[in-house]
Amino acid sequence: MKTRSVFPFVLLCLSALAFALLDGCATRQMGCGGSCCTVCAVSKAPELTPLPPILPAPASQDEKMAWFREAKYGLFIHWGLYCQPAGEWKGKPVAGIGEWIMNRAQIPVTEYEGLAKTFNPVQFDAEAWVQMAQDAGMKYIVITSKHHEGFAMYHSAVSPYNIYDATPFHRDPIRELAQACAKHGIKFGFYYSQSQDWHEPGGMGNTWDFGPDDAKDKDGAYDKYLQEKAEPQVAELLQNYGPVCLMWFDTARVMNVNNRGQRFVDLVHKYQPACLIDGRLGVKGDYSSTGDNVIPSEGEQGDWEVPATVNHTWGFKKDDTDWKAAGDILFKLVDVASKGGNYLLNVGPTSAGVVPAECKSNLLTVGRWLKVNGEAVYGAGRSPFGDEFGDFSTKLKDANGKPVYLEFTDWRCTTKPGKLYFTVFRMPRGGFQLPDFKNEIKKAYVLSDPEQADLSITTTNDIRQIAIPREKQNSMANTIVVEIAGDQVER
Ligand code: H79
Repeated sequence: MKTRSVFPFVLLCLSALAFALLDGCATRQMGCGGSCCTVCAVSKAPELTPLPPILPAPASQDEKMAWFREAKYGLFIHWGLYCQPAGEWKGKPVAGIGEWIMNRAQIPVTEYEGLAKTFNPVQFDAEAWVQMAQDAGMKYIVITSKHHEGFAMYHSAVSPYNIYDATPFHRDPIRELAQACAKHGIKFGFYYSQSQDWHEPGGMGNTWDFGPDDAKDKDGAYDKYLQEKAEPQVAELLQNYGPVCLMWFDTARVMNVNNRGQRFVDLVHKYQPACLIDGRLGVKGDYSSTGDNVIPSEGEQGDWEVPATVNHTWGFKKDDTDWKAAGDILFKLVDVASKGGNYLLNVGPTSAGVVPAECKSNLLTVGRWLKVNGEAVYGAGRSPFGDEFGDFSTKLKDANGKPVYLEFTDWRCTTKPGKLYFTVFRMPRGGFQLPDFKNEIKKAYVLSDPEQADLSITTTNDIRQIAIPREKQNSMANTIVVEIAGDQVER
């Protein structure tokens, strides 16, 4: 009895061992796609193939912005050494955003550097990340090439404090992601913390090891850091990873002195004239960035983008599982698009190299909606209305005695020439009441209806109302396409 029950197990072990040895690994894990082994910590990089050529200089600013205006939705990835402590230092939780742990816990450089020695994200799979972004309906990816902690997440020749040289992982994930993005037709860009660098004596922000920032600015240390680390690293990123769609700078500190900001602009223009610059370099970029997680209450002119989190941190924190629900993400995306902006939504992968499952699942739910209804988002223009965004309270006052702005979340409108897309998040039982406009309506249908069957419109006291049959309604949101006479709404 005993031998009979043990025998299959022994056989399984022996065959697994033989299989694993052939693969150069003693305990190959199932389900890792052959690129990793979580037990013996051996990882295999995909074969590297040449990257596409860098894009030519656009003929105009409109041409330069075209992909960004079409894309609307991007994936931000915050990945660095901070995902290892994941919000906890020496057994104690550290409050605040996870990638700020070095600063919040005032960890000395010499101690923090130790994290590199154990950083080995063996489950990292560039293909899986890019596939996730694509399935989520995102059109571009921006990853932290170096955050304020100062650690380069790519193979840098400028500083050995990088993932290839300083960790047992000994791979360049950015190079692998560049390849996967090219394969999937996803645009690829870099976050680079140009001012803050807590690893360098001349970088801004590390006052616990290197003293006050003012002194670094005045005694030349800041310029030395900018010229000897930040600028050469940005040049590396622009030269070694194929077409870069966007350089995402952040937390500018005194960038208007000594041409500091302009030198970054010059580098981008020199190496990649088609590459956009975000709104946080400290000198003018190609579009404006709102505050972190700040969605304007009304439509804004020009090109702009909202960087946002899916929970309450950018870098992975093990105790933050308060994920935005799929419906909330979808509302925010359509809200931002209807106001004329882009939504850059962040994930913080773990130190094993994986995106937390629940967060991924929520993104994919939104992706399934976009697969059917994406026409209302990608390349769509602003709402011609505005009353749907919200209203000032007649009762509630803020600390300054001003009326509080209350957001409405019932519906949003996006546009294309001759078409209005009403995405309705809360469908009134009697049907959706169209806002007032003069144009003749040629046709109205549900975007997800393959037959585009005509919806009936009833008019009572000059108010037009559209009812969607219940069987055609989706639980998250329904988009009604209204085709109008003329390109633009007349009110
Ligand atoms: O990369 C993400 C953030 O790390 C970065 N921008 C996004 C895209 C960012 N850098 N600085 N800030 C955001 C503002 C930071 C504010 C705070 Fe704090 C950090 C609040 C709590 C921790 C600094 C330290 C201010 C208070 C304590």
